Amino acid sequence: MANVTVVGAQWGDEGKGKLVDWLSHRADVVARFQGGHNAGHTLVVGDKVYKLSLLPSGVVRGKLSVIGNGVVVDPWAFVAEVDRIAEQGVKITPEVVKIAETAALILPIHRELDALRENRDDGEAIGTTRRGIGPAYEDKVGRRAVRVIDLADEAALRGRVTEILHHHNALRRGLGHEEYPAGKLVAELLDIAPKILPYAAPVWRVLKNANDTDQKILFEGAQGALLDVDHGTYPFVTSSNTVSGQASAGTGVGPKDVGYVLGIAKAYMTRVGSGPFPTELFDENGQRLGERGHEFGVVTGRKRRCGWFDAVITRQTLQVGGVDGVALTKLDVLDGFETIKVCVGYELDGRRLDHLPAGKEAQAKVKPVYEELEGWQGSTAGARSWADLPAEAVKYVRRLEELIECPIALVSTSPEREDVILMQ
Ligand code: 2SA
Ligand code: MG
Repeated sequence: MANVTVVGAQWGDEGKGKLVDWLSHRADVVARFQGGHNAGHTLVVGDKVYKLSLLPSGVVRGKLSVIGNGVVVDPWAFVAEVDRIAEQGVKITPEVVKIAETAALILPIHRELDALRENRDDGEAIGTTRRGIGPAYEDKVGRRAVRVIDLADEAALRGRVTEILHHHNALRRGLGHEEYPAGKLVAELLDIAPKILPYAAPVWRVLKNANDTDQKILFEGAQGALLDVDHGTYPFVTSSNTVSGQASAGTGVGPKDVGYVLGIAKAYMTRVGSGPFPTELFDENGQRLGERGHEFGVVTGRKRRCGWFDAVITRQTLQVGGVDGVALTKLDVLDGFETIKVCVGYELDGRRLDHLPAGKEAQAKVKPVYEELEGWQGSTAGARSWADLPAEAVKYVRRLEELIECPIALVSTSPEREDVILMQ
């Protein structure tokens, strides 16, 4: 196995955590390349359930775990997560976890600004995780971020803090919020610095070394392609690129090192937060998907919106993300439905579309065109071979494969790591 990059093909929560865990025992290094502690990855290992937000999923298996430069790091959230996972018996040391020196930090001002913006009630709130992700990326691109390496030099840190507060305090005044004192922020950062700096490393070099010594790297995406800041349902997106190409820029390896791209897609769709969702269900079918699929956010506990599989949008994200093969997850949630619908096209103002239009208004307006497939009554939960699946379930998977124009490499049939059907 060469390197593998795992990315979400929908709006996140496709079950990447399980697949990354499944692949991680064949990998030597697991690397995050975008997002921050807005991600929520659930790992079931034996009788233990781990909920990770910022740490790469490899940590629970003792793999070298890398937080790349493309990630925004909340140092306080990092320390809290390390402590929480340590309580579950996983030892986390600077030998096992590396944070890019060049990663931008999420600061208290970012969390506050995120919440301040989200507190509007005019229907335009994004429905963020309120972790400060967006504001932190804005400052990174605006060239005023405080980065991990700045924690190592007090004088440099003071300079960076002055710079970032110059911008933020003007913004805060405008929003009727009190200014954030520079002395306070510097003190807070100096206080947390000794807990972060031992993990700081030139991640590009760690990965170069891994590649040179034939170690296998698993790049772990967070969120999904429809939340990508360029390719997603803008502006209802996260503030990073979530597609596979970011694995390269977000860690400092070449584009060829991204390796095999595995796109994770759920057998139906979910979305948490606001924004268009053409196949969303507001009836008992949607309710049933949510209940059977335990569709609640890992980080925020928010109820996820549920709907039928959208082959149009999924085909598009697989193409944009250069996905080589798909892992289809949570097929068992569809057990027992009499019929199952799949979106095969859209209608917009009397026109038929085979892709998601780019505009926000058009995205909200498209009506799904459905194909109806027969459901199955038997159980697919825990199936580990094609022979264990009801015939209609096999048909469903094969039909999706045709519609998304990408091979389905495997099907996952429960949260358990070994409950996977490998396709030939
Ligand atoms: P943000 O906080 O700025 O990234 O939010 C912007 C949009 O991105 C969505 N988003 C997510 N969607 C699904 N899962 C995510 N992670 C957690 C999980 C979410 C949770 O795995 O369950 O616990 O609520 C995630 N992170 C960001 C978000 O809903 C906004 O639509
Ligand atoms: Mg998640």
